[in-house]
Amino acid sequence: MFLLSTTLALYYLGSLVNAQSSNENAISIAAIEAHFTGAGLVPSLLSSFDPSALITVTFPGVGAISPGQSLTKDRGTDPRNLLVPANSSVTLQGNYTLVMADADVVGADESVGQTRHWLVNGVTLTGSSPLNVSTTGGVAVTEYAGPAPPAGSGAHRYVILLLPQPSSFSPPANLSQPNVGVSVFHLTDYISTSHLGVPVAGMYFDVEQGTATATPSPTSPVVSSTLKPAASGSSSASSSASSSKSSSSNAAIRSGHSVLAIPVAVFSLLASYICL
Ligand SMILES: *[C@@H]1O[C@H](CO)[C@@H](O)[C@H](O)[C@H]1NC(C)=O
Ligand SMILES: *[C@@H]1O[C@H](CO)[C@@H](O)[C@H](O)[C@H]1NC(C)=O
Ligand SMILES: *[C@@H]1O[C@H](CO)[C@@H](O)[C@H](O)[C@H]1NC(C)=O
Ligand SMILES: CC(=O)N[C@H]1CO[C@H](CO)[C@@H](O)[C@@H]1O
Repeated sequence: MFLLSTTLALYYLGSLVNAQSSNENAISIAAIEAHFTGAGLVPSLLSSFDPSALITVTFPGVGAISPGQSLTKDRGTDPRNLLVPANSSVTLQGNYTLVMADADVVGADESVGQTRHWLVNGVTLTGSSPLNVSTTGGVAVTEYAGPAPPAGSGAHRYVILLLPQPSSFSPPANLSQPNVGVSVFHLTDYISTSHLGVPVAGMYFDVEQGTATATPSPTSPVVSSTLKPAASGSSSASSSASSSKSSSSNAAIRSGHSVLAIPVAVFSLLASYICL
């Protein structure tokens, strides 16, 4: 029943009216994009990841996790108060699907599928600034199941995504009813065949048990290649109503981004190696 109290919070890219907040969120958006790429989730799991919001995932006894944070297996249970707020510059209405999948270790062959640890359709956003993403009233196809990677298999990446669920949503028959147990599915096939939208927000964390016996795959040289597309993505998400404001804001986003996102991405890479 804890799932009923599970909530999600998203921080949305602010409008240019609130330039400071907007820049901070734009930098954070760019940072999470850099993390997804630095951890190899893009492009091996998702061909691209261009979120419009931030999601905070909170575990009891841990607090709100940072992207790629290493958790022990016992800490990866009962996520709640996954946060949110929103800003009205991004429309947040209707139904969403919440999913958590085990993307395995860096370099894993994602074409074989991912273990599905959580899948709730009909998630709604309630309250305001922050918004709670509530699973109450949704269809818990797969109830949350904490991570349990095989001992010695390395640091598995558990990815949580929030995706818009349009009225044309049509899940496969065997993933449309509650109480489907944990099993392997193909995340991106599920997203496309169900007609879900692109993720509006995402987070991931690592769990490893025992000592890895395999040599980790190197992560790609993502740092420089990630920053420019992320910055332009951030600026395009901003209002184009004011070109002069937009220019100065974009400059601030770029400079702030290069200051923050590079160490963040480097840290992510180092963390990956340390964990593996
Ligand atoms: C959300 O899902 C509920 C229940 O399935 C449905 O009645 C409602 O029309 C959906 N809302 C939108 C905006 O699609
Ligand atoms: C979100 O949900 C949490 C826990 O259910 C609750 O404490 C909090 O007041 C809610 N916030 C909003 C803005 O509804
Ligand atoms: C659902 O059916 C597809 C084939 O249509 C199959 O590949 C998949 O394993 C099934 N998933 C579950 C959870 O039974
Ligand atoms: C829902 C919400 O918080 N909307 C805010 C988005 O940002 C603008 C500009 O700061 C505010 O005026 C809105 O209230």
